[in-house]
Amino acid sequence: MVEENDFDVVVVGAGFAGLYALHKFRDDLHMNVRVFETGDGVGGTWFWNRYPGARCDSESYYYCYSFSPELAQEWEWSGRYPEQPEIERYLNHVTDRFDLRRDIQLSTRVTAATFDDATNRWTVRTDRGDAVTARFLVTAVGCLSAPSVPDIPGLDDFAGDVYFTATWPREPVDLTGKRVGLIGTGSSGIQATPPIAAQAAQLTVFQRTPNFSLPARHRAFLSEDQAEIKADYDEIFDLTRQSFAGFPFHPVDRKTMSVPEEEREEILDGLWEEGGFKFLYGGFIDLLRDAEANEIASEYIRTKIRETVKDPETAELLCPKGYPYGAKRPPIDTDYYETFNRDNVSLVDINDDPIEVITPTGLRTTTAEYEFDVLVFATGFDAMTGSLLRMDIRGTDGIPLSEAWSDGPRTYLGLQVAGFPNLFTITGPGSPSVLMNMPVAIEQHVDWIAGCLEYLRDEGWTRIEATEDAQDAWAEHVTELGEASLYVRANSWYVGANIPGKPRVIMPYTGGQPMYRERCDAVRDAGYDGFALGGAAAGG
Ligand code: NA7
Repeated sequence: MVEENDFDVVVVGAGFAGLYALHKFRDDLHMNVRVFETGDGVGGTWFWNRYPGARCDSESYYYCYSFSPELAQEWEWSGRYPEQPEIERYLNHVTDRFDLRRDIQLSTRVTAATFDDATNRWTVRTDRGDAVTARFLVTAVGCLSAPSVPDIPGLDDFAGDVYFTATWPREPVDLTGKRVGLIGTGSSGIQATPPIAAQAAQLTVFQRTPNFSLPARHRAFLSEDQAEIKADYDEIFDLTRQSFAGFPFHPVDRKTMSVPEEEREEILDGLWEEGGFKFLYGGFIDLLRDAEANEIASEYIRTKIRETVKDPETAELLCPKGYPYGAKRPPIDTDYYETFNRDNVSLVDINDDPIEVITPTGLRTTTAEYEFDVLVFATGFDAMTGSLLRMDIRGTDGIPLSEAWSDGPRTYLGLQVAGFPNLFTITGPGSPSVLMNMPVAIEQHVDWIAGCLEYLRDEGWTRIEATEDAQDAWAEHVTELGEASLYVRANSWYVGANIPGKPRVIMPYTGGQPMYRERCDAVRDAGYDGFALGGAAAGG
């Protein structure tokens, strides 16, 4: 058998984005597609993040594909927020149902991709020695896939076990009777804290920045819940495609200050009791735009923290201050704050008293020494750009993407980069991506890219590239909107602040889905305005 080495499309990654891209390009466009995936299974984020308590913060029935009504009808979610194994099972089901596995090469990391100006094709290399060519290269690498390991001296000297939430082992980890140190209080650390505390002899949580976490209010679905969801699916999916952030919440245009204080409190109480992201997106329209409105929601959450955590000093340490609610990705939790009422759990503020060194028996901050059997790092990711830049992607004239983005990522619509023809970045920086319910953002991007590939084929073009002018204008627009929002007022991974030396740039598009979709559609309808089309097949 001759090994195939030339494709219409190479897709990098087999998570939510890569699986749908493969299905769309192969089964709808009848293209020859190869997917490369680092993991030895499909699932992307939901393959790697297996830490205790790993659960989706969006609700199961809309954190899923909408492209196949049959799939939506046949799959049964067990409850409101699925845990990692259930989403991994779902993505494996999708892989088999649409016969995707045969075009996915697992356990293979793409290491380099180079564009050839003469042939208008990409050459893609992997750590398994593959060197294949493809007309189009589509990255489906995820926005939170390059784990960030903090540069704390002494890590190699630690005699106990070290785990990272982002690469948690497949085999169960038994923490019974162990003294555990957990570093990081983002979504992962906040989800992992209660189950680790329930098992370990002692848990010490090291917190640099407190977070505004909201209760999930998880519950199992009853059969009538399933029936209701399935009956409403058309409307649910329509709403996800129309709403600001891809959630099926009916749009609100109510401003916080327009509502009398008592009524406001009642609305917030209702949202708090309901649980989940609706607190941010389903109550008031201005929480991420108006600092005064935001402070009302922020103080509401602080009050809840103070009511929940019995030790006033710990409660105060857990209360976020100095940045607006939502400007860092807000976690959704199950019993996070309650866990600090346990006798075996303590909180250490490392903002004022940073970790100086990991020792063979634990770690030392500026003022104290701690002993552990196990260290857990929940320290996040080199978000949005890390997973792209760790591949050596080179565009025209051999320019590396890392050079093109040395001052921060610049894209046209988050879909393409000037100087990198025939490269498409699913949920790339400059698109709403991480500020949306991801499967909705992914489907919109894959559908748009598929439409574009079909157009190029029909018109006989073999090359498409964002123009510098279109990219400059888009980058400026993204920055302007970002600067006018509250997102830039926190040191978050949205602005690259969690990685030392990373340029501080607002990476996601903050204008919301409706405006973004409208713009993408208008670009398409104008014959791919802002893109230069070319290639020998069209004689252009
Ligand atoms: P996050 O949200 O980036 O959280 C990482 C946490 O680790 C956060 O509390 C950081 O504090 C902390 N951190 C990072 N580096 C250090 C060092 N060097 N020392 C101490 N503490 C540190 O990542 P997650 O995995 O929790 O969540 C990622 C996304 O997954 C989440 O947003 C959802 O979209 C799902 P900081 O806040 O930077 O002060």
